[in-house]
Amino acid sequence: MMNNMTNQTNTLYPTSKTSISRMAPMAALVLALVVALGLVVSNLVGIASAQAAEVKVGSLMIKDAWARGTPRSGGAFMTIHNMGAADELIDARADLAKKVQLHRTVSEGGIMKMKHVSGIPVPAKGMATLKPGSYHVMMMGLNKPMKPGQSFPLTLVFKQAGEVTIQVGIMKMGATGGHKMDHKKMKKN
Ligand SMILES: [Cu+2]
Repeated sequence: MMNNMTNQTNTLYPTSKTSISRMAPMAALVLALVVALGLVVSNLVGIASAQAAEVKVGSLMIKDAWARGTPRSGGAFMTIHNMGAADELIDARADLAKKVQLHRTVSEGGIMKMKHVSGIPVPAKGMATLKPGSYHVMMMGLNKPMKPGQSFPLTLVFKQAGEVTIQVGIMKMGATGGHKMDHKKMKKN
């Protein structure tokens, strides 16, 4: 039995054993230090940008929330990552708009139409992508225009995770994505 287990381990990890033994010990040490330092740095960066770019609630993490700068009505977009069980975005609120709805843009006979949906599914161990031409949060009847470079608070209501308020960065009218935006430069309304 013991022999069997040893054999199994050897057959499972033959390549990693070989590559480590071939590496000079000093090079291996340097590599380990570089990897460790990288982890520390990426953690620090993660904490620093968490307030602006990422918001966690329950097992969900909301990232890269952005909206198109527009004077009257506009969509808000983001990615919602789910580390846990299935959830659903069921409502949204923003002081910026008179009415906020969950929408989905669908193509019907070659014509793009926005439909009011009761919820946006966030699959278990998966993600929901709110983007132009797909699911989005629709702000209807703005109390003041969305100005590029600014941000506004948006409260999201999830069936399982509950409520969370995020900051949505406002992009230029023709923008197609929020990823290039420097979140640190955004002003709060
Ligand atoms: Cu819409």
